[in-house]
Amino acid sequence: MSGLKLVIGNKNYSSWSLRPWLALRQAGATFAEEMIALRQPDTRTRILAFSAAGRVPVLIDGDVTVWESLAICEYVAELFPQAGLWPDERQARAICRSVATEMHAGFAPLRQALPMDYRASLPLPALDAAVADDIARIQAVWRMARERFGAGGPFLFGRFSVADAMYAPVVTRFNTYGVALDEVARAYCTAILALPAMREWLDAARTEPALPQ
Ligand SMILES: N[C@@H](CCC(=O)N[C@@H](CS)C(=O)NCC(=O)O)C(=O)O
Repeated sequence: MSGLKLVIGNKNYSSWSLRPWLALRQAGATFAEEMIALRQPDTRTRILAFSAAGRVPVLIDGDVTVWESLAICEYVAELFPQAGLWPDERQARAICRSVATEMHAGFAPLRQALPMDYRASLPLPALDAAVADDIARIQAVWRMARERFGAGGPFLFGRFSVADAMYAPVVTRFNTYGVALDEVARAYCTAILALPAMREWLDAARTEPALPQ
């Protein structure tokens, strides 16, 4: 498939950009990238040239523009059905979609308290109850998926799925801030961080200039 372009933010900071980028890489897609530096005077204007929603990521496929990370992952799953980015079995697929959507729609306290800074190792700030609840809920979701559907591989639903793409930046946050995790979560994080695509993203993140907070 040629002609795909993914517009993303800085690899060190843009957690939403990582999700569809990883889905594309895991699907074996060939695609161009355009990086728009966040928190710059021209950031908004540059993003608006691609999407009136004013947010990255944005996927351009000819005359089709897809925005919102989860919608892009859905589109990638349809473009590359052989990649199996959703589980084959209907019940597993429904739960995988619930898990992916819960991430897309939720966990704002966690995202706010522990912003993505992939290349850094940072002290864990004092966490309020809402953040602690998010961390507990994420681990419960991961345990449920691994126990019920994870037999075929190291990912939430066995083989790599959109759910893994959606949680990959959570894995990097837990890693950056040294969040204490249960055994299942630790093993899952190890599997995600070992993906060649995750290492590729991290290597690129390491070369980017730091952004002002
Ligand atoms: N719900 C959106 C969230 C996208 C989002 O918030 N992206 C941030 C970067 S990670 C952004 O574009 N910010 C615009 C700006 O900083 O001007 C999605 O899932 O794609």
